[in-house]
This record gives sequence, structure tokens and C-alpha cells, in this order.
Amino acid sequence: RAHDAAPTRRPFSRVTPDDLSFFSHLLPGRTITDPDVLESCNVDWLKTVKGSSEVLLRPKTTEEVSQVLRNLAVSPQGGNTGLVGGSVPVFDEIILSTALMNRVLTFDSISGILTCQAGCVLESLSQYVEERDFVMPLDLGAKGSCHIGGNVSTNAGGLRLLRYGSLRGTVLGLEVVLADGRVLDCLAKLRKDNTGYDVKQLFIGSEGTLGVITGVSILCPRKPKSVNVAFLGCSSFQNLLETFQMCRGMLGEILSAFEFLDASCMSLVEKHLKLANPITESPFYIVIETAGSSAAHDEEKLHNFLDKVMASSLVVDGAVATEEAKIKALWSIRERITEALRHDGYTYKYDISLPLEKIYDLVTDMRAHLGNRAKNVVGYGHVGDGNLHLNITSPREDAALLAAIEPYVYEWTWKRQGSISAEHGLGLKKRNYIYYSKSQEAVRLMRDFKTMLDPKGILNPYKTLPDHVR
Ligand code: FAD
Ligand code: 2HG
Ligand code: ZN
Repeated sequence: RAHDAAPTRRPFSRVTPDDLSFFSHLLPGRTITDPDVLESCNVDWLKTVKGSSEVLLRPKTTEEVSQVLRNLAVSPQGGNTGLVGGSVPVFDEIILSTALMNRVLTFDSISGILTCQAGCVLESLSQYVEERDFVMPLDLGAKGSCHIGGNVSTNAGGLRLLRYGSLRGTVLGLEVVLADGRVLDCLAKLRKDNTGYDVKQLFIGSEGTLGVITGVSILCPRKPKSVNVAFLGCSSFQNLLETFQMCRGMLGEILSAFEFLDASCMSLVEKHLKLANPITESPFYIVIETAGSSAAHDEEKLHNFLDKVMASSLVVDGAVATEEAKIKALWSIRERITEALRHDGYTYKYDISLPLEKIYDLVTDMRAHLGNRAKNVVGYGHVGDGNLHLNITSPREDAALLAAIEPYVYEWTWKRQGSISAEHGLGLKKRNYIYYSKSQEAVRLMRDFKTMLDPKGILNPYKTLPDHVR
């Protein structure tokens, strides 16, 4: 079980009174040592990982971030909604928060290109661009808290990836402060730029280990004129997959999301969040969203599709919403599962990419494997992207249960050529499992990049890279 070994503190300098007076001078009122404020920044969203930092810095500008980075270890933090223990310090690393870096810099209403500081909250950006008839190319349940810099650093996927693709395509440029304080200006506002290596890609999904993202340039699509959501019930996962196949064929360019949850997820949102199931109970539920430019055209397509899947009994029951409030209510059943799970107990989370036809087998096999050792074993996720969220709850943290889950879950995934982290990253929790999904050569190259960009290892230490590179 060497994989789970807690890291040992590396010999970074401790923050001295001189450092503190330098920070207080640089960031007056924004150098925080109050233990009550530090408490919440030291703990992750799941409340499963806790650091012991004594300093929280809240810069407002890139220049201030640059002044902070030199010799002391830092843990960059956005909205602190990450699910792999990456966003909080492990020991006494300084917490470098982007909370006050929340300015929109430019917006081009012809191209839809937005540039902003890294600490803008995703939901605020959505509101900003929607007022200008555009939407953000990503959306996720944590939108009210997560920062765009955190999204880029984790390469967050979310609910719209099926339609608009990953941030690797929609992020056009980044501004990044490197470990030695140099500012890397790659904040391009161009859709096309083939002048050699695409340097920004290194920082997308690097979880704060290669640089601190301070600015983001991102391509926003036009706001769709018509949006519909259908909430459907299926009697088997096979039927759900066939519904997906038919859906892609019949809805084509207007399909903007295809998500699923199982009956256990539905029970949890009913029980813990008091949300109502809008249709008859089913083993599986689908959330389909269409987003297009003509209401009549979109509704006709959606209804043809619904007639067909109901007639063929692929779908047993369904509800459709076109009004904003009803759309929101249907979406919240899917978006709030993570929150319901947190109420259910200590949650073991797995975020797996798999070939589509095998995606739910992991949940079935895990249930059989664990028997009555777990409280709940649930599956949900982004079917359209081949991404399963397997979550296992327990009344409390349980070492024996964890030993039954891991490495079983990783071996299961590896045997089927899946990925052990589809969209949440590796952070602290998954770092030592990287070899289940990446070759030794690829991990060595990651280490080489890390050494080149951060020779002192001060950026988010103990995260993403395994403790021992083979
Ligand atoms: P944080 O949690 O603060 O940080 C995440 C990582 O990025 C850390 O390693 C941190 O050090 C680093 N980091 C943060 N900001 C910077 C920066 N400016 N420069 C360098 N490094 C930085 N993820 C998905 O992919 N899809 C989902 O659908 C999804 N839904 C979620 C729903 C809920 C309810 C929750 C709680 C989480 C969900 N997530 C999802 C997890 C996801 O990783 C985050 O929500 C989001 O992308 C993290 O943003 P953040 O600002 O909170 O980053
Ligand atoms: C989602 O898709 C998020 O809802 C969170 O990625 C998944 O909590 C999880 O396991
Ligand atoms: Zn997800």
C-alpha cells in the first residue's frame, strides 16, 4: 500500500518574520495570518485533506504574484472546489489565493474572445458574457465558487464539453507567473497561432505545479436562442447507450449535453436535498440538453427523437422543460449529486474514462466486490464524453473499505485501457496512481518539465507528480 504513503515535508524554508513583513508591505491588508480565516483555506471542499499553512496571500495583480514567487513553497488556490486534494497545502506552504484577481480585462463582441484575470468566478463570467449574448464554453456544478484559473489548471471538463470541446481548444491564451517570478505572456487573443510549440498547453491541467496562471483568454460561443432539457428514464444501461446513439443521430448539431445518473444517485438527491424526481422511478436517468438557434426547429427535432425512443421502449418515461426555471430544476438533480454525496458520509471518489460500452460495468462490479461493506456505491457522469463518476460512501473514513476499493478500481480501469482521472486531475490523492494511465517515459518527461520550470520544486509540492519517478 506504498501508493498511499503520506508525503514527507521537503526542506523548504519556513516563513520568517522578515518574509511576513515583506508580504505585509507588498500586500497590505491582504497578507492574512488570522487562524480563523486560514482554517477554511487549509481544508478542501470534501473536508478530507487538511494543511497547516499559517499565511494566506491575496494578490490583486500579476506583478504582486511575481513578487511573491521566489524561494518559499506555495499552494495556488482558486475557489477551492477541487476534488483530489490539490488546492490546499499539505504542510505549511503559503496559500496563494486568486480571489481578488477577479477583473474582466477585455471582451470582443464580434469574435466572442474574453480575457480576464484568473480569479474570476465562473458563474460571474457566465453572467457577464450572457449579458452580451454569449456563453462560457464550460459549465459545472461548482460554477458559483470555482475560478476560471482553477478550471484551466485542472482542465475541467463539465457539462458542456460534449458540445464545445475541452479547454485545450477553447483557451486561446494564458498569462502565467513562473516559479522564479518571470511573467510568461501568452495571452493571445487569436484563434490561430502556429508559431512553434503551443506553450500554454503545458499549464492547462498542470494543477499549479508549473506556474501560477494569472490571466486567461477564452473563446466564447454565441448564446443559443433556444434551449430545451429532457429528463428521461431507462430500464437498463444498454438501453441508455442505445438512446445516446439514437440521440446523436437525430439531434445532431443541437445536442449540447448527454448526462446520466443511476437510481442510487436519485435516492440520494431526494433524501439529502429534498429534490423531487420528475418522472417514474427507473434504474437509470438521462439529462439531454439541446441548444440551437431556432425554437421551432429544435423542438421538432427533440419531439421526433422522443417519439422514437418512447415507441421503441428504450425510454420508459420523460419530462421536457423549455422555461428557464424548469430547466434549472431538472439540471440541479444532476448537478447537485456531489453535494448529496457529501451529506451521505465520507466519500471515496473515482473519475474514470472508459470505452463507452464498459462504462457502467465498473459500478456493477464494484457493488458486487464490496458487498455490504459500503453504504452506497453510485454511478453518474458525462456519458457523451465516456466519463464515469464512481462514488462510494461510508458512514466514516474507513481504511479497510479503502483497501478493498484501491487498487481494485485502478487495476480494473487499467485492464480496460481507461484513465484513472478523466477530468479532476491527480492532486495529492491520485498522484501515485499515475502509472495506471501514463507510461514511464511520459511521467519522466513530466518530471523533466517540472525540473526545468520549477527547479526548487516550490510550486504546489507533493501534487500531481508521483513521489517516485520510475
Ligand atoms: P481549486 O480547487 O482552488 O484548485 C484546483 C487546482 O488548481 C489545485 O491544484 C490548485 O493548486 C490549482 N490552481 C487553482 N488556481 C490556480 C492558478 N490560478 N494557477 C495555477 N494553479 C491553480 N470538475 C470537472 O472537471 N467537471 C465537473 O463537472 C465538476 N463539477 C464539480 C462540481 C462540484 C460540486 C465540485 C465541488 C467540484 C466539481 N469539479 C468538476 C471539480 C473541479 O476540479 C473544480 O470544480 C474546478 O475546476 C476547480 O476550480 P477552483 O477554482 O475551485 O480550483
Ligand atoms: C460532476 O460531473 C463533477 O458532477 C463531480 O465532476 C463528480 O463528485 C464527483 O464525483
Ligand atoms: Zn464531472
